[in-house]
Amino acid sequence: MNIDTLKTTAQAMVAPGRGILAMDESSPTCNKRFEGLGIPTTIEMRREYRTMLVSSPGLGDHIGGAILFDETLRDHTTDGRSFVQALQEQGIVPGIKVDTGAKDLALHPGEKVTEGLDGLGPRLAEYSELGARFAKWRAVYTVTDSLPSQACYTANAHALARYAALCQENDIVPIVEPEVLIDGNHDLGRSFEVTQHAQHTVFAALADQDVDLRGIVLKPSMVISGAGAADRAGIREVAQETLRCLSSTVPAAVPGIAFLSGGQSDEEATQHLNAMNEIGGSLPWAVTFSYGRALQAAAMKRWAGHSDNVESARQVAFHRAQMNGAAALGQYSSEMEKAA
Ligand code: 5MM
Repeated sequence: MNIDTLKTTAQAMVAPGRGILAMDESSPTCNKRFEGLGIPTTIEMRREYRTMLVSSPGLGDHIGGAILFDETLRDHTTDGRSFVQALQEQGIVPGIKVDTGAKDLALHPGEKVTEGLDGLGPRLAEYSELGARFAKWRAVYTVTDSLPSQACYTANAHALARYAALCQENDIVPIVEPEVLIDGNHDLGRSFEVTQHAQHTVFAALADQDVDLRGIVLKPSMVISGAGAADRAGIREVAQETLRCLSSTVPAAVPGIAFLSGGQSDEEATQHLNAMNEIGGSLPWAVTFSYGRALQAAAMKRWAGHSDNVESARQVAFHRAQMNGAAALGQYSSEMEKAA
């Protein structure tokens, strides 16, 4: 493990005013999004769509890293460059999703554990050869009055830590993603409790596996009311409680925290991030974004599978990246949306 390499990569991914573009939808998920917009679910259309995204002019000003799915890491853009090359030309670090999905957790109905550890070492070595400099593994936690179970916390933390150790052994920065799902009626306090315990368990497991925290990026969910909660907390409260939670769980050695959007609207995700950076003061870590839907949804809708729309879709993708880049500096305002 070369810690200097890991630190350099992690710092590039979360450099000031930059975040991460999560474009690592597996083919079934990407197809589901396409179906919703009447776009044919073929590999050619996925290639066209992803070419549109990575070729958005100026994207690298606000995006430090892009997470790809296996299909894309091995693929070429419609103009014949490898996706890795296209990202590098924008100054964006290429990364790869390496988990094989969240599967039912034995003896625990309604809960999931993320799989993909078998053969991961050799897969990471190959991904490194192909140009990936960081990886991603997502664990999911369902919230009810009685869930998550301790079994869910422990199993997912152990898998995340084993994955992170394997990444670092291959000089690949692990993005460690414990996602507390927004689905449900839980209030902000319950979200805090579950998120804090998930993060505590994950950092304990990372320590057990001797993962060097200077060479990881944490990708958490925000402390936020459940999507179906009666009285959902406002922007400021979400930002304050999220920072309070992270300050109690995340060691200062971690270079960056890059949030997932988790079903928030585009602007809500941007506002929450901005509020955190506004009120954060001198935080020990970079606080930025690693959004999937909140960066892509509007651009995908604008593109809608028509080549005539590529240029305007690129502008839409750039705009969302620019807004979130500003939020990562605490310099975003809703007037910027209107002005654009
Ligand atoms: C881009 O979506 C990723 C999941 O894809 P699969 O479910 O097909 O594996 C997902 O892990 C994503 O990277 C994160 O959840 C962040 O995305 P959001 O949309 O929550 O910001």
